[in-house]
Amino acid sequence: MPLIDAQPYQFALAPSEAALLIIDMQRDFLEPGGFGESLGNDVGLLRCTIAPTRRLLAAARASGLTVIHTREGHRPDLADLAPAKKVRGKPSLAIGDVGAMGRLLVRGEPGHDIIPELYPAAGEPVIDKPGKGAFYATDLDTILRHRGVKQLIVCGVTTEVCVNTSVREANDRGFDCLVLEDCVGSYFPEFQEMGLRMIKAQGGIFGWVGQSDAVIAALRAGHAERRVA
Ligand code: C5J
Repeated sequence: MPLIDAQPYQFALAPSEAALLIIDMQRDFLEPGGFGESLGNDVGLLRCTIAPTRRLLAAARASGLTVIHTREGHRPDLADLAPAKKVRGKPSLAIGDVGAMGRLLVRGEPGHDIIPELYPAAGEPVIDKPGKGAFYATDLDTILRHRGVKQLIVCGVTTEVCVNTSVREANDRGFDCLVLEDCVGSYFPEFQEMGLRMIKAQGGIFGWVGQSDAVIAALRAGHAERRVA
């Protein structure tokens, strides 16, 4: 079992029981004119996560790892949008309003989709979630259990919101989570740091924090071994 350098201690990766979970790498959060920008954020701050996540995604696909994507968003009729969520943050445009990439955070709109650089391949489950957590009101838990997944390698945005919420939910459900520092991003540098520290503090109270290169190397080594065998 490859040991991945991580904090607070090494993560024993079991590729046959692991999945790559890529959270909300949507145009609405990463591109100008979307929901993230409507809240006053500089969406350029998230883009450093794309290149390492893309390399990891390629390695995961090549090694046969389960890959799952999530998207935050709502039904076109907004029936699943809590009134409190709609007004929260006093955005210049609210969820459901028309922006430069269609209606903000609404399923089926261009802005709701995943960025082209990380677009899901055929057969990779895409979880549409109305909340910040990837397990709330979704079938993610069912899909993971049907595939025998026990470990999650976590990427995505934003570190302190949907990544943190999803990792906490996963941890409570018994999944071991390795969050990759270079593959998660925040609009706020201080929240990036604290969001990761919260996960790995107290002996890894919610999980582990590592880097994508270590996981890529382990996946490539396992793949090469299988090809030789
Ligand atoms: C936010 C997310 N920040 N995906 N969503 O509203 O983190």
